[in-house]
Amino acid sequence: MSKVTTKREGEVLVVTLDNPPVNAFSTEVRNAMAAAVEDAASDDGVKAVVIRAEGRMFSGGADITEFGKAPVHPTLPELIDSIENLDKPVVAALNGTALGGGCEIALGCNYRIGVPATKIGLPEVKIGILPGAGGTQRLPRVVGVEEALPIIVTGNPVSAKKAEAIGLLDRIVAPERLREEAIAFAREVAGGSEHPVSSKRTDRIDAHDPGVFKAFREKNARRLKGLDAPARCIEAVELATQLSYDEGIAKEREFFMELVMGDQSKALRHVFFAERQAGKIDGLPKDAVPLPIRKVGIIGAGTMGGGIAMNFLSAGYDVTIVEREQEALDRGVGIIRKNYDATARKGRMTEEQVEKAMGHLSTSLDYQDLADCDLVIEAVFELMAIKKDVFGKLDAICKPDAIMASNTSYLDVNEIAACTSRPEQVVGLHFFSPANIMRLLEVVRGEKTSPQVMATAMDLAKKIGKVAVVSGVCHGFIGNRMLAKRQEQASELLMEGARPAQVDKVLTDFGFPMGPFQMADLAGLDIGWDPEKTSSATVREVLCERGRRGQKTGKGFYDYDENRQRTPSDEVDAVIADFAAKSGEEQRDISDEEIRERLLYPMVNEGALILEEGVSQRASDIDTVWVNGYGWPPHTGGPMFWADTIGLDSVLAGLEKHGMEVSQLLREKAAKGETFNG
Ligand code: 3H9
Repeated sequence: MSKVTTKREGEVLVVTLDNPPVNAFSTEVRNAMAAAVEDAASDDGVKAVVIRAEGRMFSGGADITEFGKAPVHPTLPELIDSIENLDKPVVAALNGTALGGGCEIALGCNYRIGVPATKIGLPEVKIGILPGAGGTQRLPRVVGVEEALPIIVTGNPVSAKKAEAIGLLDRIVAPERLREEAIAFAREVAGGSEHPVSSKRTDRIDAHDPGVFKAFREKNARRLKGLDAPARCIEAVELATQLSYDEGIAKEREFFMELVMGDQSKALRHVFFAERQAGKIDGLPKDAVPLPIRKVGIIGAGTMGGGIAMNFLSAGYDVTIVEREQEALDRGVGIIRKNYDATARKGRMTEEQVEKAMGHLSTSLDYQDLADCDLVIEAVFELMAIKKDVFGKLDAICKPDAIMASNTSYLDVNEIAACTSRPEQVVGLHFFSPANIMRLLEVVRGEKTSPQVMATAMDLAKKIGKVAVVSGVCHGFIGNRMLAKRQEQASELLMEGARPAQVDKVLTDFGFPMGPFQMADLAGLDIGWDPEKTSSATVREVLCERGRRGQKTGKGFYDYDENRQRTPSDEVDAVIADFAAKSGEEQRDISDEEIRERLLYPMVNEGALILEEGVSQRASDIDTVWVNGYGWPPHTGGPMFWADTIGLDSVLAGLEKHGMEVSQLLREKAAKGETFNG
C-alpha cells in the first residue's frame, strides 16, 4: 500500500497521506509527496491541490526515528518549499492533530481547513529541538509574534477554535464533510490570482510590540533555566522580526542542527520513546487480551483513594468508593468535588464535564457493593495486616474474574496475593500523590499475576492517561527503592557537614524541581511520626518534637515566612551539629560535586541492581519512573540514560571513591564500555 496516494476530483488533485500510526513524514512519505507536488505542477489540468490524511490525525510530524542520521532528500523543508512555490493554490485539510512537521506542511499551504477536534502545534521543543521546517519563521508571519511565541516555546497545541481566531485555520467544518469541503474550497479559490503565502507575509511581524521578547524571557526565566531548546526557539522567532525570511530560515536550520546533535535533545528523544516502550510487556502471550473494565471499586476515601477515583471518573468509568465511616466518606467526596471545581475554575474542565464525572460516583459503607466491580483498588493504611484483611474480604465478595489491586508503595504484593484464593487476579497499582495529577503508575507484577491481568492494567493505564511502568516485587518497587538510596546519603551528608540548603541546591541546579529537604518540608516531617512514642533518636524526630513539622507549621528543615519563602535555620544547623557531635562525626566542608555524586550515583547503582534482579524489564523503564514520578529533569534523560551519557566508568569510579556498593552489572558494563540503554 502506498503511503501517499493521489486522486483527481475534476481540476483538484487530492493528495492523501496514509502512514499509520501517526502519518509521520518518513523519507518514503516525503519522496511520494514530492512526486505528487511535481505531478500537480506539471499537469495543466490541475488547478488546485488538497492535502489530506487518512487515519485518526493529520500528522505527528517528522519521523523522529530518522533524527541523528544523515539527512535524505527531499528534506522536509525542501518538500514544504516545493508546496509553497507551486503556482496553484494548496489547501490543507486537517482531520485531527497536526503537529511539528504536520503543522509546518499546513503552514506551507495557502489555506487550512480543520474540524472541531483539530489541534495544531509545534511540540519540537519537548524533544529538545526547534521547528526546523520553517515553523519558526512562517508561524509568526501567519499568526503574529505574540501568538506564535507560546505555541513554539511551550510546545502545547492550540484548539481548532483558537487556531481559527488567530488566523491559523481559515475554516472549521464537520468532520464527515472535511474532504468534500476542502475540495469545494480548493475549487472556490482556484480561479483567483492572489493566494496567501506564509513566508511572504510581513504584516503580522511588522505589527509586533518590541518589548514582547524581553517580557516573555523574563516571565518564563525560571521554567526555562538551563534548557537549550526554548532559548533557541525564542531567539528564532525574534530573528523572524529582524531578518529577511531567507536569512531567518538559515538561522533556524543552524539552530536545528545544533540542537538535534546536542545531549539535551538526545535525552528528551530517549524519554519520548522510553515512555512508549514502557507500556509494552516483554514476552506477553498473544492471547493475553485486556479484560473489559466498566466499573471500578476503591477502598478508602482518603487523599490517595480520592485521587485514584478521580482518574477513573474523569475517563468515564463508574466508581464506587467504600469507607468504614460515613464521615470519612463525606469528607473524601467533598475533596473530590472541590478538586473538580478548582479545575473548572482554571478553565480546564467545563461545569458539564464536572457534573458528568461526579455522576459516575457512588459511595458505600458496605464491601458487598463491590461485588459487581471489574476492578477493585485498595488505598487503605500501609500495613500488611490491614491489607491482608482487606484482600481476604475482597476474595469473598468480588466476582470471579475481577482484578484485585493494591496501591501499596512498599509492601510485598506476593504476600498480599497469597491471602486470596486467586493470586493470579492480584496486581499492584502504585499511584503517586497527587494521584489525579501525577502521570506515573507502577504496575507491580506479582509472581502469580496472570498475563491477562497485566495486559488489562497496562491498557487501563493508557485509557486514564497514565504512563505505566511494570515493576517486579521488591521493597519500594523501582521508584521508592532508588529514592531510599538518595535519602540515606542526604541524611548522611548532613551529619558530615553539608547543610540542607546546600544539598537541595545541588539537586535543583541539576534540574530537579526541589531537593530532599524541601520535599520533606512540603510533605510534612511528621508523616509516620508518633508524638506518644517519640524518642529524639533522629534529626527528624527532634525537629518534630520542636514543632518543626514542615511548611504547614511555618518551619521544618527551613524557616518559612507568610509567603512560604524559605530561609535556612540556625536552629536546624544546631540540631544537626549536636547529633554529629554525639555520634563522633566530624563536620567538614563538602563540595557540591561530592554531594551530587553521593546522591545520584547510588541511585544508578540501585537501578543496575533492579535490572540485574529482573525487577525492571529495561533501563529505559527506570528512566520513565524517575522522569514521571520523581521530578528527574527530562533533559538529562533519567538516571540510567544520564549515567550512560557521563560514562559508566565515571559512575563506577565515583562509587568506589566514596566507598559505596557497586553492582555486578554496573561493573561489567563499565568494563566492556557498554551503556544501560545500549
Ligand atoms: C518535527 O516534526 C521536526 C520538524 O520541525 C523539522 C524536521 C526537519 N516520529 O504517542 P503514541 C510513534 S519533530 C516517529 O502512542 P498517541 C510512537 O513512538 C516531530 N514515530 O500515539 C508510537 O510508536 P510505537 C514533532 C512517532 O495517539 C506510535 O507512533 N512531533 C512519532 O498517544 C504511536 O504514538 C512531535 O514531537 C514521530 N513524530 O499520540 C510529536 N510520533 O507504537 C510526537 C509518534 O511503536 N508525537 N510516533 O510505540 C506525539 O506527540 C504523539 O505520538 C501524538 C500521538 C500526539 C502524535
